[in-house]
Amino acid sequence: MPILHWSPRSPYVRKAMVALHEKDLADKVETVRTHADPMIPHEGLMAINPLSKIPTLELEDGRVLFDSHVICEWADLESADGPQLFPADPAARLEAERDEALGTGLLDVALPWLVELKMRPEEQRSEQMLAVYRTKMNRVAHWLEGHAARLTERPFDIGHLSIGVALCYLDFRFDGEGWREGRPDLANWHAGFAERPSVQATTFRDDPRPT
Ligand SMILES: N[C@@H](CCC(=O)N[C@@H](CS)C(=O)NCC(=O)O)C(=O)O
Repeated sequence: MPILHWSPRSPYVRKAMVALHEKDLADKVETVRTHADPMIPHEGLMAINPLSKIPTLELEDGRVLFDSHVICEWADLESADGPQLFPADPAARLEAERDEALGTGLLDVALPWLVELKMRPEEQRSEQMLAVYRTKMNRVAHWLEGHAARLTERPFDIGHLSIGVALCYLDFRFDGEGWREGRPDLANWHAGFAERPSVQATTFRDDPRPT
């Protein structure tokens, strides 16, 4: 069975997990809890992924896949079940992958924001960077509100998946930031996303960290 290096705290892992559920592959992949600490590179993980990041997927034939984009693409190629996450039509695919990049880009803002807030000693915290992260989060949410109709009308793809998971992560870690305020169309679209069985099956959780 393929092995997925996994954590219930990681939004990039959740992106891969939602894809596995959507494609009916979740039972065909074993998850192994791996603690990828951005402050302490993980020797065991780096032996297979030099970036020391999760998700990392070890296939049975010895190939190792990362990052979340590649693992989602593998899931789409591996199984014809569920929605086609990467559309065949070139224009539709470009739009889907652009939106995927926006979702992971939002996570690329949220993760260092969290590190700055929770992991750096208070005296080393940069108020300037905190303001930059908040600005970008708000601009992404604003952009998404303007594109919510498009998200609602087109078939589910990797763009929906990535954006939906990123907004779930804001709920998990940045609840006080209120991304829904003044953005009814986006909030409405996301409420539908949150009802998908793949999303319900993969909720975030602060589990005890492995030693
Ligand atoms: N671009 C990667 C990002 C993965 C990533 O940053 N994962 C975090 C966990 S949420 C990680 O492993 N961090 C450890 C580190 O940065 O060293 C993806 O989409 O999979």
